[in-house]
Amino acid sequence: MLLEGKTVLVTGASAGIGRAVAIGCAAHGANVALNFSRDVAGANAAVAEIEALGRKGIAIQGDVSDPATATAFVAQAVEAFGRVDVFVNNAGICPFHAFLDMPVETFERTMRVNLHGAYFMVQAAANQMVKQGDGGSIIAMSSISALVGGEYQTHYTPTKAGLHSLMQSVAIALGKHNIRCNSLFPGTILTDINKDDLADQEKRSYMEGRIPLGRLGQPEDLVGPTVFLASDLSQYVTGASLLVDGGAYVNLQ
Ligand code: NAD
Ligand code: RM4
Repeated sequence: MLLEGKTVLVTGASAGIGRAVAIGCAAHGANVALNFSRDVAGANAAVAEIEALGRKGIAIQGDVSDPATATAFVAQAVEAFGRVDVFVNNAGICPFHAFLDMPVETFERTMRVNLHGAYFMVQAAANQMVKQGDGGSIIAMSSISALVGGEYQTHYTPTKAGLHSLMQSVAIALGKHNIRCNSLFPGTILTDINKDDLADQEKRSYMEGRIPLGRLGQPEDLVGPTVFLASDLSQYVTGASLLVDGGAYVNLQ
């Protein structure tokens, strides 16, 4: 029960890593507010799982690419649970596409969801934490892609590097308020975001072969690292990043 009595907000939490992390935080004692974009059934199912754990959950709809979603999400979460202790910026997209003919709309949408959305969400959560006056923890679901490139991810990897850079800068801006800001760097985790990409058996086998721990990740693999950064166990950790990739990044030769 590392998060007993805490309120956790998670964006993009109707599926995948966000959903696993939301439920995982509830299993550690938190009440959880979920942002989701379209999947009402998925969001309601996640809330039901949170409630089955004896915690409170609320699902709040909104597209994170619109800055107004950020203030509305935080305001509605505070209305429901009274405060924000932990904010997990998780929502993201990766529409795999070649570089030379990248459609302008695909590039701009990826930037707006992954990076602009994160900026305004983190700002809204931080303002609430500053108002409360007793600190907090902000966690960005960045990626191994903050450190390495991807042929079909030229629009995506800069957003993940940018997200980590944002955590580094806000760690400085918010340190005086005891608000800690850190990034998680998942490797390849099996979710909807890469279902099509990994349907290519050759690519899937190549990715699996690069991982010293011998398997691709599951969304639940992000729960422990998130709970650690959310909890007081990491009270002196800020501006940091943690790879959660089964060792893929270091496996060059
Ligand atoms: P996913 O597609 O299952 O989840 C992404 C979530 O973001 C979905 O719930 C989706 O509805 C939501 N979302 C997308 N656009 C949104 C918008 N405009 N507003 C609100 N919500 C929106 O994929 P996932 O793998 O669980 O991805 C979660 C995060 O983890 C992403 O930021 C992704 O970049 C990051 N990540 C994933 C992997 C991986 O291998 N799966 C690796 C590194 C980082
Ligand atoms: C991650 C990483 C994974 C990919 C997802 C979409 O950052 O690159 O390998 O599957 O993004």
